[in-house]
Amino acid sequence: MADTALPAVRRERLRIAIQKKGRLGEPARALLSACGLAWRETPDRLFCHADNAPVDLLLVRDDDIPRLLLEGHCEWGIVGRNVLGEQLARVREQGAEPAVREERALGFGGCRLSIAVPTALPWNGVADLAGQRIATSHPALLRAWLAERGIAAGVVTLSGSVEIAPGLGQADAVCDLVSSGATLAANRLRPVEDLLASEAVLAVGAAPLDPAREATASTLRRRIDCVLRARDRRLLVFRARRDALPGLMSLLTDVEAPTVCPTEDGDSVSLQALWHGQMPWQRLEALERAGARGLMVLPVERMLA
Ligand code: PRT
Ligand code: ZN
Repeated sequence: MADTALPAVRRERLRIAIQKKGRLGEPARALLSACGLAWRETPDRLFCHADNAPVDLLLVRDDDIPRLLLEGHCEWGIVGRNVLGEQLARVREQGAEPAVREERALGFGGCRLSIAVPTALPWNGVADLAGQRIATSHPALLRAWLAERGIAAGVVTLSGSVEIAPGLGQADAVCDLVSSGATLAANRLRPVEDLLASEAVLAVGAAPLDPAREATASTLRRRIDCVLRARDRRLLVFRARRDALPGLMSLLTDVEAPTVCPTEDGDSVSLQALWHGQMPWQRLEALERAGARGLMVLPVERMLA
């Protein structure tokens, strides 16, 4: 995308590139919206302004995000670690040190970049890759990984449908993204080595921001942390008679921040605690048997430190 394709922007607005469509587009929008940003999108526009903050969104293909950051067209990007890592590895191959870095992992879009070989063939270790042709859409990451291990293998760069390359005789193995493993299995391949554990990350340019944009960035950074901290947490709330408290507390040794508050009648207490992950039914039933009443498990939306 040429410089001129981007509309003129007021420099003090923080520009964040996200994937327009695809796997990371919706979760990235959900994260920014949970951080309080509101904006309207029109299908044909790559650029939109937040209505309630000095932030502009660039809606682009994920592969464009690292370059937009490197060229200074935006200050933040939400992109897979694999895509960022690949583009940064390409810059390093040119002998330069990229001025972009991963600032935070964002907890969605998880997958692995793995080497996979035909299921029918034996696998004795990475030395088996010597002299083989490996198809991938992450050639720079693969070349760096092979070089670190001193393995001379051919790298066949493909832009998509990597998993069918061995079946077509284009390659002997693949280096591709895997999440459930179903695609590899359907193509009679099995993962044997992981190059990278990937997820969506917040990527940022290395250049310091001007004070106005730094203020926006630091507010958003803090809000992202509050949203991520709350993610997957549940608030457990119930009341109980005071004499049931020791038994109940013995069932709550692994919860976060249990708090006991007296109620007005003096005989009862109300309790609340944080739980990480799904609350097992067995635990709720055990609490109920031990005297917990009015048990509620509530989602947590935001957690300030
Ligand atoms: O149009 P645009 O260029 O923006 O999007 P895209 O088509 O290049 O990317 P997209 O939307 O498919 O993926 C965006 C990002 O999601 C990737 O860069 C990864 O960071 C992340 N992600 C998470 C995945 C997967 N999981 C994933 N499973 N990206 C791709 N896959 C593919 C994989 O390539 C393989 O074909 O899904 C297949 C494997 O899935 P399983 O479940 O069968 O193992
Ligand atoms: Zn892409």
